[in-house]
Amino acid sequence: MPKAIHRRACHLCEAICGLLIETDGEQILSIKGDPEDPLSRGHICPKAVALQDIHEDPDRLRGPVRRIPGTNGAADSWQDIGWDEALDTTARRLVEIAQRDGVNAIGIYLGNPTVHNYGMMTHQKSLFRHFRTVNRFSATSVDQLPHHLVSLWLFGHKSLFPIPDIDRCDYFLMLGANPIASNGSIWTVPDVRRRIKDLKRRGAKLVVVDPRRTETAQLASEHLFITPGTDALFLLALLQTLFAEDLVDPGALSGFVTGLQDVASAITDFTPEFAAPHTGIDAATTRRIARELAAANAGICYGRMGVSTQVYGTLCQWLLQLLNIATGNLDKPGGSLFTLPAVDQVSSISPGGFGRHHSRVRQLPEFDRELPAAAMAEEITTPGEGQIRALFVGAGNPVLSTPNGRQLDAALAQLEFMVCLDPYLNETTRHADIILPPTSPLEHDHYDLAFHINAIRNTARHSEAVFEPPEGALHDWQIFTELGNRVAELLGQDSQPAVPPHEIIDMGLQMGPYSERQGDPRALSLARLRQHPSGIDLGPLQSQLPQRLQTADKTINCATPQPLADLQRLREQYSGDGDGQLRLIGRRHVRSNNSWMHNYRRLVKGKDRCTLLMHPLDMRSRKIRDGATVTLSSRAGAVSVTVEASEDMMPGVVSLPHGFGHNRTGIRMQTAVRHAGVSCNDVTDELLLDALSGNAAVNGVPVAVSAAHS
Ligand SMILES: Nc1nc2c(c(=O)[nH]1)N[C@H]1C(S)=C(S)[C@@H](COP(=O)(O)OP(=O)(O)OC[C@H]3O[C@@H](n4cnc5c(=O)[nH]c(N)nc54)[C@H](O)[C@@H]3O)O[C@H]1N2
Ligand SMILES: Nc1nc2c(c(=O)[nH]1)N[C@H]1C(S)=C(S)[C@@H](COP(=O)(O)OP(=O)(O)OC[C@H]3O[C@@H](n4cnc5c(=O)[nH]c(N)nc54)[C@H](O)[C@@H]3O)O[C@H]1N2
Ligand code: SF4
Ligand SMILES: [Mo]
Repeated sequence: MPKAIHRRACHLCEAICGLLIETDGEQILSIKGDPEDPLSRGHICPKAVALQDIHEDPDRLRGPVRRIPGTNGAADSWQDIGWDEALDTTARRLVEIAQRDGVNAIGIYLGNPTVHNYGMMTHQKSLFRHFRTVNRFSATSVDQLPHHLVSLWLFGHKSLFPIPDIDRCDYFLMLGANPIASNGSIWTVPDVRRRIKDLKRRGAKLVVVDPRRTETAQLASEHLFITPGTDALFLLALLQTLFAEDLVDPGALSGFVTGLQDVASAITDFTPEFAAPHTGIDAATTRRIARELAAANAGICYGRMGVSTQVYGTLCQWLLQLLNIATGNLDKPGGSLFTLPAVDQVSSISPGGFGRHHSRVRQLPEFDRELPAAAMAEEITTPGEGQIRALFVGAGNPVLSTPNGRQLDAALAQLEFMVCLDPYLNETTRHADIILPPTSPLEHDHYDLAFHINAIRNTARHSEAVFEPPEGALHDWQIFTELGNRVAELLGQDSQPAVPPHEIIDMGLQMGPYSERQGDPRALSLARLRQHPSGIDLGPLQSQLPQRLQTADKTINCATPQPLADLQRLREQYSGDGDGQLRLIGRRHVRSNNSWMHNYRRLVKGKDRCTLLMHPLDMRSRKIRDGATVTLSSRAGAVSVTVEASEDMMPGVVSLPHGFGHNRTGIRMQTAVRHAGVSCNDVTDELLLDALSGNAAVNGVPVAVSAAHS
């Protein structure tokens, strides 16, 4: 086979960089950035080469396997089985259990790569339409659930996210995000380092608020430490200052924004002086930031994981958007704007809903027909009607990614049947009865259904598969389709025709905002995208309000009852002094990605990254030496980990990355096991939630650290 260069979007993180993949037959020769991609402009990060490593990884499962339980204490073993047997058994077991115990006995958990793999998004309903269980979970509730809720309440749709227009702003206030490591989240912003440098070069200001002086904070114009979990107090103080100093000016939004005055009256007591002793940010600084934000021509307030996965996650996200609205920076070039993607999910998928049912054991609210992942273990282990007896996990590793993962680890062993759609035998899938591995990413085509919605520029791109799949291999969407058809047959229903995902995208493009049907000269269709494999530029973000709002009356009502009521929880928590306990936060590294990219030698080499960062002052008071092994413990659990002294930590705060903890029996990921680390989520607490949304608070966990005695 001749040499070829394939143009392809990287699906590994939200930045969706364009790649040039050079191949010689079945061999990958190089992976480079595609300078012609209108969004990423040639940028890539070190993870791009992992596409080759994933493809070639001998540990990646190439066909279905079945677990043979070990007898007399012996370890479980795995047997290769054919696709027919694997799919038939899975369908039969799911149907049997649903018919015997009711459909709620089936649990479903979908992990993060689901939204990076469009076939999983378009085809999951082929199977799940047969199992309309209340026990659905996903990584959303250990991540961005508060963003969805706030978008639903303020803008009328869970996927209408205001996107920071970094290239045109002159002021940027960023809380709890580290895009230099993460490459951006709910903010598709490839090449963010250059964009931050450009921002500073043109005289704009970036202020980062984070309990750690992160890689992003080090690049910023100003960095403020904040006590984990207290951001809502800081944001309220900013908003209160804007009201008190008559700096509120929604500008072009005025005609369709209501309720700001009600918010003003509700927050008068949340002054900068009230916040300061808790946040660690003095009142004068808070007032200055509020004035700077108000004075900016175009300013941005943005917050991510650190202000989402904490006990006031929803309040924080609501306040961030109220700040954007009160300063007139929503929907303004250089502020935060809504995108208009070529396949527009806002017009085609449900806006979402909240609290229409609750979890059985702890009465936690659903969002978008999903329950909080923190409730999964108890829904498996608590007997009674509606107890989960069978679990489907797709592209997820909840044992490492959800709070109190050890508890879930134990709970999974009690299931009657578990099936995983996953290419690896890992901490979660080791409990499965059957693992169904899909084709490698380079063996299927790609269109980014999820992340164009969050991108700083409207672009569209479709990538063809780089390699033909091996004989008999199935894509994720085909596995869903096959399972769905088998279940239909067992239920005596008709099967559904298998429309491949690219045809669904073609329809979406041809109905979308840049289609011929809409009279757009770009006349987008799949055929059109195929002529432009580096992508098509659809231009910078533009003002679209109020038309783009999905609220019934096309207004934004700022006086949202739920977060307003939640203010009382904040008042009560901060009426006295703090508990003096250390707080645990997370950490991301550019060479890692959640739990599943530690099996690639090129990405894990170098010094151990699974260390506990701690300020020297906190170490001294506990008589802990740099490099010592310490015990990190919480209500939920404890781990032994190496401590690393760091002046970049706020005193009183320690940081441990998540996604490690590979040293468990039965895992088939050789390299990851050699870089095992410990799981941060063995310490996070399934009871520590954003009470409003049910989102997990994996940041700001109260912990103790002590020298481990041998
Ligand atoms: N303490 C703490 N916990 C956290 C976080 C944190 O910051 N701190 N972050 C949270 C966040 S933001 C997230 S998104 C979650 C992630 O939580 P999860 O989604 O549960 O976990 P991942 O580590 O992303 O695991 C992905 C799984 O999908 C498989 N996979 C990869 N690609 C594919 C594919 O194309 N098809 C299929 N079928 N499988 C695939 C991998 O082998 C792996 O098993 O973790 C959360 N947990
Ligand atoms: N390299 C790499 N890239 C990734 C991922 C990865 O694992 N590795 N994961 C991807 C996923 S799934 C996601 S969701 C995104 C996440 O993208 P980001 O949110 O940008 O990434 P994080 O590193 O989690 O940043 C959270 C920041 O919040 C800070 N923080 C913790 N607690 C608090 C608090 O109480 N208040 C404030 N103000 N800050 C706090 C932390 O110190 C950290 O710097 O990254 C994506 N990209
Ligand atoms: S930044 Fe994200 S999308 Fe870009 S190359 Fe790295 S992993 Fe891929
Ligand atoms: Mo995430």
